[in-house]
Amino acid sequence: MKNELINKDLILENYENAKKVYALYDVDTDAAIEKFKTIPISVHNWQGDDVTGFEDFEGVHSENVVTGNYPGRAQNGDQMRQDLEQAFKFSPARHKLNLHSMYAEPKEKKDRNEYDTEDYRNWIDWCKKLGIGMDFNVSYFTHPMMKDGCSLASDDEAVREYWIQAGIRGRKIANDIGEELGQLCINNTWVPDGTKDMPADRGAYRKRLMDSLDRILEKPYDKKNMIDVLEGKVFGIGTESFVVGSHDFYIAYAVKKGIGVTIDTGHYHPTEDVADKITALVPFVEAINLHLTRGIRWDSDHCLITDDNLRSMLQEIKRQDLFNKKVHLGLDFFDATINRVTSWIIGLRAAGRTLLEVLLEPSHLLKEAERKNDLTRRLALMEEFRNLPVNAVWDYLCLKEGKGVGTSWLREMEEYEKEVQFKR
Ligand code: RNT
Ligand code: ZN
Repeated sequence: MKNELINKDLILENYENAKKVYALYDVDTDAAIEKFKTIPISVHNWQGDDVTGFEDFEGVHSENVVTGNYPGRAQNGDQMRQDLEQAFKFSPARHKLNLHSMYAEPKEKKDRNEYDTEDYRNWIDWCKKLGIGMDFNVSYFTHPMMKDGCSLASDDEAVREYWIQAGIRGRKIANDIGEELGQLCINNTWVPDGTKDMPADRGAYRKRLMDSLDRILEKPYDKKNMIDVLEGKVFGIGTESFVVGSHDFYIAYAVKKGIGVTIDTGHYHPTEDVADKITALVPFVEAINLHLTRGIRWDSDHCLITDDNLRSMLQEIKRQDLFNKKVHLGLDFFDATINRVTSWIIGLRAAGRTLLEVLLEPSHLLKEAERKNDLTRRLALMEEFRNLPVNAVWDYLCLKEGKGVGTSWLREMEEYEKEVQFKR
């Protein structure tokens, strides 16, 4: 492929021209690039092994449906960290690690509800080495202590106690991580709890979940180190009729408790405008954590791409000036039919390129037209802004940061796949 040969002069020339085009709209491309570098994108480690975890349970049911069997998945922490580093090589964004508790590396075998901070020592030290922050999630799934698909809402007290302990410990771990890394650690809670068919007593399930969360959240921690967010969902496979942790439940609960929510873009009805939720929630919740994903017909967790859903979501955040404030960016997809590391790269580059695009958007001109009630102009500008030369700025950024321009990184990935992943 000819375009794998990077023409540096052309990229630099294109950038100089793009800079002039954006300047016509009062947008400073260098300032946008600087801002871009300050906004972390939290990368979901669980894409590296199809949400399997390092614990090794025979035949246990997984509540996260992953399809495909592409060879070479990471099977331990070292392999997964190597894969993540490989992915980071081709993303000019600022990164953060988003880790699930099932990826602990204890010195001796431990139960899920016994983990403590030192069991994540390798991950913490790795983040330190890379100079990145870390987010945390207790894995309330894929475990023998799940009962009838339930954890924190189970009617079995032993099951519920088990997961409450895991939740209490998870918050302490998140606090320690945030403190040690000197960057906020977001502690996300998603539970798959729900029922396939209509329950007779929805209230009983929700009361148990509420009670479990109350107990997990009892202890206050320094908000500089960690904050709590709850991730609702409309339905899942096996929970078609009823999900205990629905959006309504978590929004109401989060507001009452002064905590935050996670918006996973695959967790709504397919026709819902998820971007619209940002301004509806932001005045009332402590934080909004994003799980950017691409749901095809349902929460299918396809690899993120630069589509309109992603663009309008990031546009909303930019236009309200919420980056590095109340809204936190993260990814959540897993597709085992394509190379898992390449999938990270494609998703990260989609998120990064779109983030850059919205930072470069002359939003002030759209707002000005709206204030003047010039709706014709507003629409015309929105259309025209799609034509701005973001790709020239993106290529320049990738070139400058040495993060793979165009498709040049693909050849390196093919090499990595052959030499590293396929030899596992
Ligand atoms: C599941 C949620 C959740 C998971 C991870 C593994 O529907 O999206 O975020 O993907 O916790
Ligand atoms: Zn999610």
